[in-house]
Amino acid sequence: MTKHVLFTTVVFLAAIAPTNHVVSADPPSPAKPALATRDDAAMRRWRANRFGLFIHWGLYAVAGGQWQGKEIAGAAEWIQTYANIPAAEYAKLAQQFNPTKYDPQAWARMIRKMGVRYVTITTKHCEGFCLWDSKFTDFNIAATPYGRDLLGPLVKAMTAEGVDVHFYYSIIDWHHPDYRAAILSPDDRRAFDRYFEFMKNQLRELLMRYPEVGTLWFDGQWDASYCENPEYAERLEAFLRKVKPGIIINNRIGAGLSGNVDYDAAGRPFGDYNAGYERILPHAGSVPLYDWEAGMTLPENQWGYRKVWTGHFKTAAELAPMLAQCASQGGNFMINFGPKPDGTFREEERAVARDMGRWMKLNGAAIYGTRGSTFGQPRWGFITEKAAAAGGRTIYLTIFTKPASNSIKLAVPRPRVRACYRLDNPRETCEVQEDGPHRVAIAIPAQLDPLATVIALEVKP
Ligand code: FHN
Repeated sequence: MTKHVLFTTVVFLAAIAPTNHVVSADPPSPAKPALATRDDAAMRRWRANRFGLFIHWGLYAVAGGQWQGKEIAGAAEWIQTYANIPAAEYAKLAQQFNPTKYDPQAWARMIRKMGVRYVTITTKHCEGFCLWDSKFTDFNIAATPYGRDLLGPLVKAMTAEGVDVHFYYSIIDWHHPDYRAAILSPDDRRAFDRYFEFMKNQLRELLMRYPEVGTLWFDGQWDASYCENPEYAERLEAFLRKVKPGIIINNRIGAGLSGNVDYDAAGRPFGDYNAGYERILPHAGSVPLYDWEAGMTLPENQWGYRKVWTGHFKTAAELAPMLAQCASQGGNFMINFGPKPDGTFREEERAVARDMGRWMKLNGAAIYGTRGSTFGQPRWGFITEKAAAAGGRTIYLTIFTKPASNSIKLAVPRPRVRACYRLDNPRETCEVQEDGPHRVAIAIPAQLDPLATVIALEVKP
């Protein structure tokens, strides 16, 4: 794969490190190239999808944030660490994991109706438990009362609904006997080398067994054993690109402590897109000159299922502007759901799926296949654009806060305007008046969508 290296100008990366403290990095300088931007069909599809769903599912769902009758603070998928549970004790959760209500077809229908174009599912999180019957470890779905592969039916159902599937894989593995958080001796080195081979075997197994999946989402890259020995990342990336040419990989395959863009010994950035925006978005107004994706939880910081939600959790009213902002800055946006141990979703998650789906059905064209705005960041909402079939481009004005003036001014010469209408009802045109030689004033409709109203402005070349 040839990498077109881009030099970013003003791009600020802020990323949440695994222990949930924000680490903001320097913007990549001309001396250090920004993340490459691929222009092949697979990457163009990845980019056009724009709206994804992260699914964190594993044995931690059985615990649901509680251990021995007590609520354990922190992200529920980290309960083994936060409750200091010995690995052998924690592994017994497998005997309780029996998602009898798991219905991948129903999941796929709900997710397609939500307007989501791709799903990223945790094949193996830090706990080391595998959602598929891997040949390389017994710590997998076959050793549960459920007893059969969860990933295959999911990939099949999602593909049938036209939803792409990406696989999340954690480099950290608290269960595997050869995993080491740090390499402090020759024995540690030999053990981690065995673990590295185990990881390669599992990843090849996943890619060969589920050929529909073309994107890998690495995580758990921050332990010293891996991030202080970047040759592992270089070898792993080279290995994967041989196993599946054209594969798309996030930058956490090589990222060190922060999930920022990191570079191999030759100064090449790791991976194909930046996955460092975790529960944060880029600074408003910046449009990173490479591919990136933000992941967002509904509660403040819960990725896996937690029985009891306390405090604030996000609804579509908060998530839709984030999706529109990411698209306006040329990035993808993933909302996270953490399914229950029985295979169903919480009502709060189903409500987000319904509300986002209603809006996306009417206004998805303002998100899918769009590129970042060249107009900057207005106060009333977000601007995206894409090439128009009739030539020129279509500019989408997604209005979350109606300006008091009831109009939007945009630096487009009036004679270049081909059409202007509500995206949710193209028969309802919007009046466009000249506002100086190179600017128009667009009248905003009186009745607005409760979430956001999108005005489409078709502009000739
Ligand atoms: O520690 C993990 C966490 O559990 C979750 O999987 C997130 C998802 O982006 N990644 C790590 C924290 O950066």
